[in-house]
Formats: sequence, C-alpha cells, structure tokens
Amino acid sequence: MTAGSATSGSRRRELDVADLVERARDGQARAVAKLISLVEDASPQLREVASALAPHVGRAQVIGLTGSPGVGKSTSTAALVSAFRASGQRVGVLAIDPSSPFSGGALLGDRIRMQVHATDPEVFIRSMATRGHLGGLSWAAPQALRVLDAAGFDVVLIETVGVGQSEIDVVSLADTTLVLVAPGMGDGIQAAKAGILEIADVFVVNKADRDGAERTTRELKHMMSLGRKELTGPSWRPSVVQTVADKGQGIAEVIEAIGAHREWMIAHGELDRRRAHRARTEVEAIALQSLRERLDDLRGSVALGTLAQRVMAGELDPYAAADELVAGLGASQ
Ligand SMILES: Nc1nc2c(ncn2[C@@H]2O[C@H](COP(=O)(O)OP(=O)(O)OP(=O)(O)O)[C@@H](O)[C@H]2O)c(=O)[nH]1
Ligand SMILES: [Mg+2]
Repeated sequence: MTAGSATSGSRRRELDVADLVERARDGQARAVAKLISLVEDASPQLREVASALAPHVGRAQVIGLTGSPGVGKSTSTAALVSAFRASGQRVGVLAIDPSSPFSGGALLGDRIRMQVHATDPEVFIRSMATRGHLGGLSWAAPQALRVLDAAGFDVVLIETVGVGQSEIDVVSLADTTLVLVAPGMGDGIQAAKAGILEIADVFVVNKADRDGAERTTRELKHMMSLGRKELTGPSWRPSVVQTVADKGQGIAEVIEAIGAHREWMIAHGELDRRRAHRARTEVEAIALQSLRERLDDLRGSVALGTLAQRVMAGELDPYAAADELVAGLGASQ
C-alpha cells in the first residue's frame, strides 16, 4: 500500500490498522473508539480502515431510533440496551446529533442516562456530533456503524433527532426503524409532516403515563390503515407499541415488535433489499464526496479559467464547458 509513504512526515503517527481491528474484534473498547475516531476525523488512514473492516461486517442487527427532541429516545435506548444485555447480546450505541448547536448539553444528558451501562464491557456507547463535516452524516455514520459491526456487536442502536433529511439518511442505515412519539403534542401529525411516517417500522408511543397516549395510539393506527391502501404487494404494517421508557414499561413489547419485523423482512427478502440499498447509498455518498473534492480542486485552476474565458467570448456555451470540465475530472484519476 502507498498509504504509509503518502502520509509519512505528517503530524500524526501512523497507526497499525490491522492490529487495531484485531483488538476491536477481541472486544477492546479503546480500539473500537480509536477506529471510530479515525473515521470521524476523516483520517488519511480511512481507506485502510474501511478495507480492514470489510471482511468482518454484515452480522450486526441495526436498529434506528428517531423522534422529536425530548420524546425519550435516549431513555428508550438505555432501556433497550438493558433488555438486549439481559439476553446476553453485546450492544453498540451511536447517538448522533447532526444539527443542534447545543449538542454538548444533549450529549451530556445522554451520558447521564447511559451511565448505568458505562462499566459494562459488552456495551459500547459513542456520541457523534457531525455538524461541520462536509457531506454531513452521509459517510461518517455508516463507517462508524461498520466499525461496531466488525467489532462483533450483536445489536447496534442508532439514536438521532428526527427533524430533517440527515436523520432520514441515518435511519436508512437501520434494519428496523423505531419512530418515537409522545402523547399530547400533536406529535402524530408532526411526524406525518416531517415525512417520518414512511420510515417507521415500529411506532413507539412513549410517555404512555401521560394523558392522551390512547388517542395518539389510535391516531397512528388509523394513519397506518389509510397508508396501506395505496400499497401493492406484501407490505409490513408498522406496529404501534406504548412505553414508559423511564420505568422500563413496554420495552419487552418493543423488542418483540423488532423481532417480528425482522422475521417478516427475512421471509420477504426485505432484509437483503435494505442492506443492498444501504451499501448503494454508501458507495454513492463516497463517490459524490470524492467528486466534490475534485471539483473544489478545479476552482481557480487553469482549465476552469480557460473554459470560462471561452464561455465569456461566446466560443463555448456553459453546458459544453461543464461537459469538458467533467470529462477532465474522469481523466484525472
Ligand atoms: N413521564 C415520562 N417521562 C419520560 C419518559 N421517557 C423519558 N422521559 C423523560 O423525558 C425527558 C427526555 O428524555 P430523553 O430520553 O433525553 O429524550 P430524547 O428524545 O433522547 O431527547 P433529545 O436527545 O434531546 O432529543 C427526560 O427527562 C426523561 O426522563 C416516559 O415514558 N414518561
Ligand atoms: Mg437523546
């Protein structure tokens, strides 16, 4: 590999990636953390990491949790971790906060909720604040997921606030997506507006200890029955489960619903379809990123300058100029 020579003399010491992956697979949390940091920092060793992980991925069951701020995602995540641990599974958690300028506070809150798991070596928890990353979450989260998958976690939970496209991107990483709503905030309707109804495999009406839980549950079930009429072929009807996450109530039912969804997916070839879609999205995101970088390199280049001159002089139209530029990109590597 040329990675070593390309980065020799850089400020950072080269890490032995193969050794890190071995240690991560041995269950060493520090190695897992280091690999995720390499991913997050877009280390020059990123490609090496990706290639070392590749033979070991594809085993983990990936569960996404999304929903409005404060609906109880972290509390539910912590409760689910306990439940999966009780059945002997190793659990990884990625808490992703893509947009909030106040992520520090939110992540601090998560840390407190997760404290009960902090000393369990079979649980690995990582918060990722990905604001400011070029291309946002589209590449960092899937690579972090690959690290946890390769490290042998049976279940990976991905928590993200459901407010926009980047959350939907993250959730599309999951085999099963839980959409959390709480009663009394018109949350069901908000969910419909935000387009997260379509991504739910299981609805969790959390804070069922509050007034209105029955009504929210009914509304959601009604919406599900409306939506289904337009679908053709076999389709999964999202289940609706009530929980009181901070008391652990209803968590067993959530696990059951996740299991039922998984069985349905396997029976209908949907799990493979989702994973193929995930891989395609990942490749696409990396390719786009690399094209974007190469385009950035062109800014101010002689080639672009010359083309611009010709467009200005009326010798070339801007479409033809762009074609030439893009053709040049392909040739440059
Ligand atoms: N009454 C009640 N409160 C709950 C329940 N679940 C969580 N909470 C409380 O709701 C608040 C928010 O919970 P979190 O788990 O931090 O919510 P979140 O969705 O992760 O919040 P963000 O990550 O900030 O979007 C906390 O004070 C929890 O203790 C529940 O079932 N009932
Ligand atoms: Mg949270």
